[in-house]
Amino acid sequence: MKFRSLFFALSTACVAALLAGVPASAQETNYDESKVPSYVLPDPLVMNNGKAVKSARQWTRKRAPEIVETFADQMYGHIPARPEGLHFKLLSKETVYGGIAERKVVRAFLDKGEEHWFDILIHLPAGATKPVPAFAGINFYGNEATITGRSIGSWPYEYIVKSGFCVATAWRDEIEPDDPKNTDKGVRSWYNKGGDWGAISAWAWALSRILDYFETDPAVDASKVAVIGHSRLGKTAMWAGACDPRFALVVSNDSGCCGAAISRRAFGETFEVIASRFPHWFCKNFQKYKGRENDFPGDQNCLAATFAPRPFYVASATEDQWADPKGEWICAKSLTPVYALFGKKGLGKDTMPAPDTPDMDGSVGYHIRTGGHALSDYDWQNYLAFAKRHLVK
Ligand code: GTR
Repeated sequence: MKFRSLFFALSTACVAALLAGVPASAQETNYDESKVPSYVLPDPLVMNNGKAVKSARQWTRKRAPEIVETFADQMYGHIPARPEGLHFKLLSKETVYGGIAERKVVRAFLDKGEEHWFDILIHLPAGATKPVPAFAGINFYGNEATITGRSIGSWPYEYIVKSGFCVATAWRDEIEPDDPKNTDKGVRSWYNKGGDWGAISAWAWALSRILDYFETDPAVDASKVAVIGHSRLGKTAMWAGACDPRFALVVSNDSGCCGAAISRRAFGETFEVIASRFPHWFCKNFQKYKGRENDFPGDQNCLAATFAPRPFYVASATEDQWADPKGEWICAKSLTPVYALFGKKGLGKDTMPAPDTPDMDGSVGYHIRTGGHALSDYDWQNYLAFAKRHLVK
């Protein structure tokens, strides 16, 4: 945002980098499957009043909003509406990658007076004859870093555009700094001030603003926008997908605890750790669940279920045990009865696939990639194949 100095941007990046290296709290991290506590996976098809969901209509009208409300109250906070003064201006436009792509920078002004804004970096297939489907995601280190800096590997623009998709991104810290000590420097310091919304909600709110922009751009088919994110921004993509039904497809890349992983397994990162290290990501209520995963009203499978009938893809990585790959797969697998309400198949197979063998026959996709915590070309290959299947008819 305009009011943030370069110094602040740098200090935020340093604090975030330091935090990422802090060892897990006093609580011992469990990586042993035999030590996963016995738990009951909450059934998303049971409503708060104890009655069973019987129809797709009941799911969409009553139960899915009920689940979103619970997660807003107890985990991420409430996302405010689109700001009245929201408007967009094209800052630059150029042809790149040997003429196959158009690169645009669009400034999303969040108020009439143009005091607050963030920039959206967009890559589009050049010369498309009809509106194209798109991906939208927040990035960690700045828009420029996705073109020439440390995030190049996570944003293979040329490949995405060659596959016929548009891709848009905005910088996390330009929306809301990722720093527990600087919760008064981002969008939450002036918009919906006093509202109890965590940084994950602020980033998810910005994803919806990118979708607002797509609705104004005739080059993009705004009814075919996939929301994507890695790690904390994967949690963000899931929360955006739950809160904004306009997102046509949701992708969670290594999102882990409070993303796609089942919290009650307490495998890898736990509520105790995440709520202590990253209190600014969540609403205040979430603090009371430290060490009490079983008392949370639901689990991440309930949140993921709210995407149905929209397609959902979950990816894990073999060396990313902190994010609990098995818990992420269990979450994906558990969605089958919810998609069945819509006559759709959830995950294709009943067993967790071997590394690097994606399971994407149904409306829910999953793979576990060999390697570490990252958003890689391999991950994108599968997301694009899945998105083609579901968004390009
Ligand atoms: C870790 C955090 C995870 C995950 C990750 C990331 O430090 O414990 O929940 O979000 O950061 O965003 O890379």
